[in-house]
Amino acid sequence: MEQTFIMIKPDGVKRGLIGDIVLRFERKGFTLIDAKLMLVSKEMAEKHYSDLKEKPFFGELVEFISANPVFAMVWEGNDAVKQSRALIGATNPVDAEIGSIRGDFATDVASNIIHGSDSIVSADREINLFFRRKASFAS
Ligand code: IDP
Ligand code: MG
Repeated sequence: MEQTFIMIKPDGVKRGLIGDIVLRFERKGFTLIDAKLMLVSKEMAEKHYSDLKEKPFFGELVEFISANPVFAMVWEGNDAVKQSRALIGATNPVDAEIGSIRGDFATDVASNIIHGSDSIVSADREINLFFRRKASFAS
């Protein structure tokens, strides 16, 4: 079993997509471990996206994530990190397959609805940042 950090971004929350997205993760067979609707501070958004701080869109991304509530979640399942990324789809919705979350609900990379950890190391770091505890992984 593996845990991953999934966050419905402010655009997804505003559009009323929490229920649909939770349903997709449940149908896939993952287990919801923790969840909360929350405001992300600028400092927290900067930490969360620290690997992107050299990108030209970093400031805009941090502003966007911290402007309105997000829905933060921890999901558990087999290969949860990799399989969640498949449910979510490619970063740019133009490249995301229809049937994936970004493929079905988004058209623009700057408002692509949802975040999912990209590795076990990121998942652990992000779960700790948002829920103040370590992820649990099979040894
Ligand atoms: P990911 O969310 O699929 O892991 P990352 O490369 O980690 O993609 O980028 C984080 C977030 O930054 C993306 O989900 C997207 O919201 C935003 N982003 C990525 N590339 C661009 C861009 O070229 N313009 C604006 N925003 C971007
Ligand atoms: Mg990423």
